[in-house]
Amino acid sequence: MSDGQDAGNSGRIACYLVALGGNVATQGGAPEATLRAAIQEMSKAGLEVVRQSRLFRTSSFPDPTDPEYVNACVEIRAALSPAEVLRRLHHIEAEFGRERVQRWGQRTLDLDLLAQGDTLLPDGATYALWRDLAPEQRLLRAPDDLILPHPRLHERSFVLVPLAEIAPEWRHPALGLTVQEMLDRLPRADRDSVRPIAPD
Ligand code: PH2
Ligand code: MG
Ligand code: MG
Repeated sequence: MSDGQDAGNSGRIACYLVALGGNVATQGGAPEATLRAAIQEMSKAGLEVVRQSRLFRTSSFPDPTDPEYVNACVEIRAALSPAEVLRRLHHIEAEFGRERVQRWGQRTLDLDLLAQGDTLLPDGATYALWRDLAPEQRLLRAPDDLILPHPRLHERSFVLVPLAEIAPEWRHPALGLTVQEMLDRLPRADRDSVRPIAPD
């Protein structure tokens, strides 16, 4: 596929679901300030933010003794391919000082592309391979390709609780469940550990 085609997505407007997270302060301030600024940067980067969840305070996964995260989700609209959206998200992460050092280490800003409609990337079989990766492999292996939907999204209350505010009816193309149904399958303690931050 040529660059032009890839970036332009043939002019078709697509909606993308994106998760935001951070648990380390940046020059811009505490994680909540970073997340709010990052949402503004998305719009400036041609990723039109059409829906936005509240910000939530969440305990750190997998080690709850690490500093708490702030998490949120947004829906963006853009006539861009998934690869180009991801490239722009990575650019915004870099602007906020993200260094890709330790997998699942502490981070100033993490922007994860969660899904685009019912698209499975690179294909259903590869998606399923990463989803079903043994837990002990998950820290060691990261995919080179963009996998959509995000292979861990259905397991994470810090993604699903904010996502349920903006896209409760979005249906996972491989699991066949809506966001609300995926959330209902998580332990109550997980869901309750995701606490909205009072707006200032
Ligand atoms: N992101 C991670 C690892 N752990 N924990 C919470 N609570 N929120 C996150 O966004 C998060 C995490 C890797 O991206
Ligand atoms: Mg990420
Ligand atoms: Mg992440």
